Amino acid sequence: MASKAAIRNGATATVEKTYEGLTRQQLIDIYRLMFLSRRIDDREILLKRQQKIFFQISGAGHEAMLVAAGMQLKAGYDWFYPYYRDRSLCLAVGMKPVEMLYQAVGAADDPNSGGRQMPSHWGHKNLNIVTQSSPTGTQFLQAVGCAEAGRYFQRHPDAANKAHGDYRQFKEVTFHGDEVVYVSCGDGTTSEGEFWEALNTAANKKLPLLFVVEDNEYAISVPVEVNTAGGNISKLVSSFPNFHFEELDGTDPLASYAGFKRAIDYIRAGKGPAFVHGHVIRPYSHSLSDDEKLYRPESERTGEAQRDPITRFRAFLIQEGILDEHSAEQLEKAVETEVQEAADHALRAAFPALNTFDHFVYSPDLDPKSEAFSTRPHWEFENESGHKAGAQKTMADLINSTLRDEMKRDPRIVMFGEDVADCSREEYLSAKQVKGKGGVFKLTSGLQCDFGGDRVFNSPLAEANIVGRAVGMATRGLKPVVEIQFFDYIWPAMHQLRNELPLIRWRSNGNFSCPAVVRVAIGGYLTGGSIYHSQSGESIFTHTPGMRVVFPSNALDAAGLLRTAIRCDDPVMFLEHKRLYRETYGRAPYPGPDYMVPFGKAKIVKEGSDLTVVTYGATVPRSLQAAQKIERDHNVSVELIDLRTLSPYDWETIATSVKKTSRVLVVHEDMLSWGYGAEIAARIADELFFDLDAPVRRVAAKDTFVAYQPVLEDVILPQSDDILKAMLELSKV
Ligand SMILES: Cc1ncc(C[n+]2csc(CCOP(=O)(O)OP(=O)(O)O)c2C)c(N)n1
Ligand SMILES: [Mg+2]
Repeated sequence: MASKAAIRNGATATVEKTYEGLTRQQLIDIYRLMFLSRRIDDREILLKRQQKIFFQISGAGHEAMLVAAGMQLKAGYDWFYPYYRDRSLCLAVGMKPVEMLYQAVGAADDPNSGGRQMPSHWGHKNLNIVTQSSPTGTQFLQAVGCAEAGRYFQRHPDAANKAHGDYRQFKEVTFHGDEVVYVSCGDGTTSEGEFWEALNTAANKKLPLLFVVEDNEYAISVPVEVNTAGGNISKLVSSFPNFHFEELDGTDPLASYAGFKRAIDYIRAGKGPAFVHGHVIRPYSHSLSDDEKLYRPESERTGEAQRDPITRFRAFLIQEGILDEHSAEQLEKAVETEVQEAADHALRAAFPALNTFDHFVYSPDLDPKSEAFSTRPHWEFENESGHKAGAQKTMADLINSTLRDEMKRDPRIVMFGEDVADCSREEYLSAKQVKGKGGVFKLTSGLQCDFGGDRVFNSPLAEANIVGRAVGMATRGLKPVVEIQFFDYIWPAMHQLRNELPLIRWRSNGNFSCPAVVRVAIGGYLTGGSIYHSQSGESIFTHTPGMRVVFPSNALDAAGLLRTAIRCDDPVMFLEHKRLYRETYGRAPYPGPDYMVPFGKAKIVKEGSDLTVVTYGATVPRSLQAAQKIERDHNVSVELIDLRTLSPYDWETIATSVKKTSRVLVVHEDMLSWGYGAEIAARIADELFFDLDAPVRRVAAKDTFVAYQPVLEDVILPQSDDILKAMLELSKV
């Protein structure tokens, strides 16, 4: 163990060991926490063997560096994005052993997740330990967003104020100005792309982030040299600017303490992020489901055992006269008793009530389906307020105006994405050398000019970066309204969109939430859009609980639904059809700064009595055209329903209409098989079978991608004629 000699009082020097500035009592406390952590792991292993818990993954071998980190960070002040090996860190910042064991047994009182997540998936509201998931590496970009939010509130303190009438009523914001955001992972996880994206942004923005890599040289069975070119992550990251770097023996609490102190001092001073790479061991295999003897020879395992931080630090304390054998044993006995009592307590704890399974899928505080989100356009108040309906505007115009008015109203809104800013090199704007871009479709045009580069800015060309940071910001209380340039390129963000954004509230049992808005330009009918600028795929996201999915077909709905999306307390995917952005169909005057349309309320575009068409997005105008034609030429009366929001969707309106017409056609632009219409058709067949006079029909794209050549594009995507043909067939059954 390292210990530092310090010489006091000049010439007649007495040599006193200062142990990196730690008192003897602090050294004993460090040992106690390390030992406690190991004993909780041991107890969980026993409980797993007794089948009283269902999974175990240990922090064994990582204790020293994590206690050293945890004791220098501030609970409920700094923010934490730890991973499953970080038991000692959590203990050091104040999580109680019984709270850990509650999660292991899946107790209702588990503060991490209320029995929803596996053990060692840390989360604790009061301690600012943000709910963690199982995917390796998704925590990094969220930590970046969390750090950015702290910075933002420091610069815009008024934005932290409570406000009523939207999500802010339920989102407490705290910030201090010098808080650190801790984020950690293992050596293997450094291979994930999001790790690198996070380093990139943290360096670029000099964010107050503490990156920690716990290098036990294995990712399950894969050794570090396979994951990391050259075998040493410190070497690879060393050229990121603005960072402070530490590479240390993570089994040595004193060396770790000193390294973390330098790193944390650097961050708190506002100089930028720090990177601490600790070399540790993994004595208990990857998890209880893994047997490392299958891939590590005895010689390697014994060598590692000799580096065990617990036995070595114990020996060190005895050697230094800080503990003797007897006091060490007493301390250990007290820890054993504490763990025993915590386990007994956890084993008696109540399980979650069965009817709570769906609690916190969505916000329990603010329901975007409610009347509170139903307001009239301001031209309806014409007589009272003198407002006049203005000129007819496109969907693109109204989205832009809505974003602008919401930004005026809510200082917590930030916008970013690829090309979203007017101009990143702001001097060009201020010198009036350029006009600015504001999005490839110009939807955010002028917003940076109006609200500044702090609130509207470009992201790197990395979709996970956009959504991951938004998750972290929203968790901390900001309202990110981010843009994915083309739906076709949403996939790099899939982890964040499927495993993080919509899950944070549910998996933390309501302790955390991230009501961000992700605007996505979607869809085809572009004449030449081809494979990679024409995709739909909304059903992939409606198949994800926790996510609200909105798909307007006209300018007025886009304005009203976007406002609801921004003000509500749930994550929203807001799908904007590129073909509809500037279409003549569905233009409207701007409905004013408070116009909202609630989610889950379809619009009956046209009433009818013979046949119901259920659709949304760009197939609304195409279906309307077909409906008008069949009525004119064949006297068939079609009721046309525009769903407007896909999750939630308005079953009541569908059912009422189908009961009236007894014939139904579901139309959508995305491919037929496994598409959104499959669910609607199945539910109609299931619940309304006896109301039907004909089978439920669907019209959708061919089961392929969209081709470039317009004649092929036409044949692949559903056209008005296809809809008309299906209507005719259905009306004759
Ligand atoms: C995205 C993702 N891929 C795979 C896994 C399965 N998995 C869980 S832990 C792990 C190894 C992680 O190794 P490392 O980052 O070195 O951390 P360690 O467990 O060694 O501390 C793998 C492959 C996962 N959880 N998430
Ligand atoms: Mg590892």
